[in-house]
Amino acid sequence: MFSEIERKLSQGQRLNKEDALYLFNLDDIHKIGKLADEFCRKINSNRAYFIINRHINPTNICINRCRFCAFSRSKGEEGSYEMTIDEILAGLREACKNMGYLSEVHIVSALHPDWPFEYYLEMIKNIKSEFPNIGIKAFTAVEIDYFAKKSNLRVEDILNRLKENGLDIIPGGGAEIFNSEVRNILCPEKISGERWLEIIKLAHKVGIKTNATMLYGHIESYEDRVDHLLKLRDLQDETGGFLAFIPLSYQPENTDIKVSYPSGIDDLKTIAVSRLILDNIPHIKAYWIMLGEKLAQLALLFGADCIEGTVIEEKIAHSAGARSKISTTVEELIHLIKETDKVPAERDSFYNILRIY
Ligand code: V47
Repeated sequence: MFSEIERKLSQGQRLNKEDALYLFNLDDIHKIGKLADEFCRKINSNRAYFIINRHINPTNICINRCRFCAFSRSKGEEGSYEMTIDEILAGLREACKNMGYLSEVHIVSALHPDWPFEYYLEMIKNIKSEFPNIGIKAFTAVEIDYFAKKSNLRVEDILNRLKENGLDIIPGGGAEIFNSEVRNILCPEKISGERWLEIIKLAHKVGIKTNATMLYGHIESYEDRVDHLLKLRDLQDETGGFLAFIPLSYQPENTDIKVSYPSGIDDLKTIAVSRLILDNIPHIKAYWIMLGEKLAQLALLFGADCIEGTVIEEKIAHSAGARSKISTTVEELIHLIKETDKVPAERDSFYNILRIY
């Protein structure tokens, strides 16, 4: 079976569901990693990307209670917070001062019961007007769906208005795992996997590129992971709108789904199989916040070509026990990448190369 997979890849043929399941069940991580690394180099040569960015989570007040989430709070609950637009702008000013400049702001928050859609528009409008050179990657498909419901507008109209006001890219969050049985246990109040895919398809249709994620290492099976990857691959065949795929390694602390952290082997295998199955998504991101810096570095030799960025402030994974730092420096990212013998490529939101180190 392995030689058949090698043959398919060398002849440019697609792997199928059985191939993906076989790879997930294979114990020889070196063999899988080598295949994924070779495949990755065909797409991205020997480059490994990073970006000078800042994450901002404007509020943790959420109407949903996803069982894997340790970040969300109810209104008035201890630990709940709301950021004003001035506070968000001040955070960006501070980051620009400390780093020299920022290429991207990543904004993901919660389904706030009271904030109107106009607040989010004002947020990105103000960011774009003060920082025209910062790419805005903001609001997951789950948030977009919520804006549409709250404001009684069509999803297409929401997307177009966000775009007109400065939105560049949509992050990949909210995909979790598409299998409805697992999803109903993890996050019964959240939109379905089908709806997530529908909203992302609309975003691609109106010309907004997006990322995609998969939350793994909780109660899902390998079949569920493969089903998730194949659904993303099918949509990418149709639209071509995905820029990057980010497997999110489950962080279990302070959550309602109490399992162990995924192992390092599982993390590397998931990166590698994702690279091999998602042959039409250009970038696979090793999110160092959830993998830890050291494993994210190794993931660059197991099929990943991007290590995210400086981040500066992170709350979602760290509420759930992420063991990484919350911020890193350009020097550290370059050092991690260079040690893999890959070439550090600083990028913008769209993966245009800004500088090679
Ligand atoms: O959708 C929540 C995940 C996501 C936990 O597009 C958890 O570049 C692990 O969207 N353990 C939001 N994960 C984060 C997100 C993201 C992150 C990095 C890069 C990009 C990108 C997007 O965080 C949620 C959910 O799947 N999450 N709780 C947890 N306990």
